[in-house]
Amino acid sequence: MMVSYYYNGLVESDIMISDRKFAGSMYDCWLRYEICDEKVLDEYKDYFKYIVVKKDNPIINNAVDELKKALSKLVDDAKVLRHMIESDCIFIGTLDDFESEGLYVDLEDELKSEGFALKILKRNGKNVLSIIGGSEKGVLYGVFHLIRSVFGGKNLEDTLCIENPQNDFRILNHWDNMDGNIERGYAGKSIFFRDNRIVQDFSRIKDYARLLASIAVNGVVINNVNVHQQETKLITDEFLPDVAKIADVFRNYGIKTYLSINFASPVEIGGLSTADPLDDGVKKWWKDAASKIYSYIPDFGGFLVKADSEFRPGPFTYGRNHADGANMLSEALKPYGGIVIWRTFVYNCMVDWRDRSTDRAKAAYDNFKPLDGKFLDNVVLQVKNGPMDFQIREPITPLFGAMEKTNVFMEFQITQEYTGQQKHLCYLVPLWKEALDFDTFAKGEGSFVKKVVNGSLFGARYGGIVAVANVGDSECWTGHPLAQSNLYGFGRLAWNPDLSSREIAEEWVRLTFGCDKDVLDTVVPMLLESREIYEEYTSPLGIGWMVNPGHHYGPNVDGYEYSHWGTYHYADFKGIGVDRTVATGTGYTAQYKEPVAKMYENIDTCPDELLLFFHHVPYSHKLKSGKTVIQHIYDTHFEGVERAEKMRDAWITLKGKISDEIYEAVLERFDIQVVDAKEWRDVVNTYFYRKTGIKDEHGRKIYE
Ligand code: GCV
Repeated sequence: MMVSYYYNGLVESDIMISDRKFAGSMYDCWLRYEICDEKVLDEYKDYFKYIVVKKDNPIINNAVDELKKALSKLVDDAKVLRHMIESDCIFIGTLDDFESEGLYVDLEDELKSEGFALKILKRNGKNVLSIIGGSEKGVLYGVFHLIRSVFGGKNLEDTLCIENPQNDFRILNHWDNMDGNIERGYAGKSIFFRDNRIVQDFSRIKDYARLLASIAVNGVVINNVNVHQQETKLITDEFLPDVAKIADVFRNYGIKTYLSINFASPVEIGGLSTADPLDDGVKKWWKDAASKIYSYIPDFGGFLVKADSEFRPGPFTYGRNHADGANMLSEALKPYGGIVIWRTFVYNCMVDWRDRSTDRAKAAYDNFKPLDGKFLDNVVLQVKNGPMDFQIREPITPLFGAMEKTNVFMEFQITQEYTGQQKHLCYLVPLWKEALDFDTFAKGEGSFVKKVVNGSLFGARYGGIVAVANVGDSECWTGHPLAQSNLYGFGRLAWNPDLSSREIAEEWVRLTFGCDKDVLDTVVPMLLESREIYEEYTSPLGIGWMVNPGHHYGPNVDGYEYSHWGTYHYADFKGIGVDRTVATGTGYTAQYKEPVAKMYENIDTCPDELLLFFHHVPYSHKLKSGKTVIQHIYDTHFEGVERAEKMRDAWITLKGKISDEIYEAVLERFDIQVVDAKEWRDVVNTYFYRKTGIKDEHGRKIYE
């Protein structure tokens, strides 16, 4: 039985399960600094007595503090020295520091500014474990790399490296409101805002900055893209002094601060009668606003904009287009080096469900493709991975293959709006990797999305990966302790999309829980399977939704079927799915480049897992697996529950190997997951049994 409060139409903050205190044990996340494999330590120990550093600036000093903190768990008294010593040591600095010590490192051409190298260099017969940064930020990331390696049990040889970020921008979006609530937040209240003010105790923000720096995140948008009345004022003298304090904390960890802005600000807080982007008064208003912001925050990152989307104001009101809107803002930020991040999540959310010609999936492409090449070069389009909205399975949006003359960022969702709301385990790295590894064929085979978003495929000026954060003031940051893996995974993947889901999962488990073989052998497979399990017991074959309207938790097959949001499955007694073909449907498949378009258009080559996204089929349609669609629905829903139960059982075997509090907190969530998976199974199976009258081949219990 599912707990009834899911059905009372409450907002998501009301359906949060109570957050227990974790006695700090998961507060440090992957930075807890417990040595995992004592053996590897022998190789490092001789270096750990001295940390030599010459530069004295906030980012480097934070790097040194972090290293000292980590090493204090391993050696008695690691000393920090400001001059070189005739002994084995760690030397951390930028290229010029090494040069001034006569340590030759030929890395100028290889190291990007945020990159780093770890090398053993010789100096007067002594060994110097050298952390060489392309900049101060590179030094910070290099230090965290060393820490990650040592505590993750990696030997020295494998730790030595040269690494550069594959994406220059690695940004988290917070959907935090100033009243302290977080839109689609499942981990408590905002760490930035409370009671319509900015918090005055910055200690938690500092801890957050440290966590983010350790995974090389270099930008944070602190407020929700839905900018309401109070948040509109964040760019005014009333709040900028406090925003500047947050920016100061982040800056010292190499992170830039950004704000979501309200496109109608000139009207709502500026006293103008219009927000028309081509109006001279409006242009001046934004230039003045930018000048004010930069007077408080000289390295302000820029604006994130949700415009003409889900009732947010935008240029359409004035008969202008997205390029007009974005370019006007970009001109205001340009003198200071800021960027405008303009979201492509634009669609008609007031469609009539009877109208079969409007296809929400087509909207982003239809809106933005005609504008390719029209945006100024400090505008970036932020594109959600799928054409709908962060479903457990949907295709990659065709926009990635289409914007050849425009900067684009990828937008992922870490917060689990449609993927179990941090009550269910759903490790999202495999989903994100699928998106990044998708071949758009935009410039022939090998035109992967990861090359589009890092800017290399089309030679864009800026590239990056962004995600909606999953943190709040929950003691473990993410509500579900295991959901920390998604935050960690985002940072690691944004740095290097070629890391595998398994590598990232293993790193996270080792750093978080240690190297106990049973823990690794249990938690890593659990993470890797969890997305598939969630998909099995929820909506089938790429069709999406089937959730309760509003809060989006729990099954409701027809929840969005007759609404205005444009998200339908069209199930009747004969079949299900959306025909998006050119031949007989909405024509969405034509937005892809060949041969992708043809692959989706043709029912025989369309991958099973996306079948219902692209085609309307009878329930008797045979999948490539040999099963009919209806039997697939039954089988996956029974199997999903069984696999969820197995995950819970596997977790129970770890009792005593994980701290009691974490063990219990996770178990509590697995219990909820199993109950709710059964609810999904029974609602979905019964729904389709009632529609079709077709019995399960295996005679399992389906309610009538
Ligand atoms: C911040 C979906 C979510 C909204 C979110 C929106 C967006 O519609 O349900 O909560 O708004 O996406 O990404 O802008």
